[in-house]
Amino acid sequence: MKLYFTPGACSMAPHIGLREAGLKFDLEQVDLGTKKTKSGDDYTKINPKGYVPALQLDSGEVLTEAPVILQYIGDQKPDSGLVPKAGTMERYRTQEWLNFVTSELHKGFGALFNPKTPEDYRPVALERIGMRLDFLAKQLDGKPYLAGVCRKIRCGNHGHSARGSLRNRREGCCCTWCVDIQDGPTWSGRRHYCGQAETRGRQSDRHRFH
Ligand SMILES: N[C@@H](CCC(=O)N[C@@H](CS)C(=O)NCC(=O)O)C(=O)O
Repeated sequence: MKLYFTPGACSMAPHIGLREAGLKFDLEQVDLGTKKTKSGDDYTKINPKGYVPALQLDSGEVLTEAPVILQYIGDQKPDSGLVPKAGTMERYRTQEWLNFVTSELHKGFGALFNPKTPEDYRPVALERIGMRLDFLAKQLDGKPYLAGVCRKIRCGNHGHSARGSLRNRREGCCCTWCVDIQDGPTWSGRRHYCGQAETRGRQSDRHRFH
């Protein structure tokens, strides 16, 4: 398998998933500006949508859309507990979260990164992201994960452990971006929560996640 990724982008989620699942894979960096891979290939020939992540399977088929790639990865190791079994209520709950993060959170950030976004739209986007993060924070209150059957993962070199699932890996990735908007209108209540997400990210540093 080969994961097409860009440093700092949402492709970090399947990257973490692949490592947690213990699957063998190669990495290929994509320049989203030129749409070229590091080895000089035209990325739009691999994923005509032009965005990361994309996962090329050993069969040559290419899977796109992070929530689908994450579930595919989990399904390759059904006993790992990374995603609940297909057809169960827990799996639908996981899909519910994946869809929430994709459509309500991840895409909410998009306008903030787009240089063409009018300045007066920024507060509108921030308010919406704030509402979504408040909801997420409430769901996470007192819980280290949102959904899914979780398993223990080792954290760095400190010998302690944390519970993790593919679901909160993706949420953690989006929330790393929160650092850039900490002057948002109602930020203070969420800082603690995002700090936790960041900490989870740092715990994975030993893999040099991108
Ligand atoms: N619907 C896609 C969206 C992926 C996406 O927005 N990727 C961003 C990076 S986080 C990207 O590659 N943007 C470049 C572009 O759209 O050209 C998914 O959930 O996988």
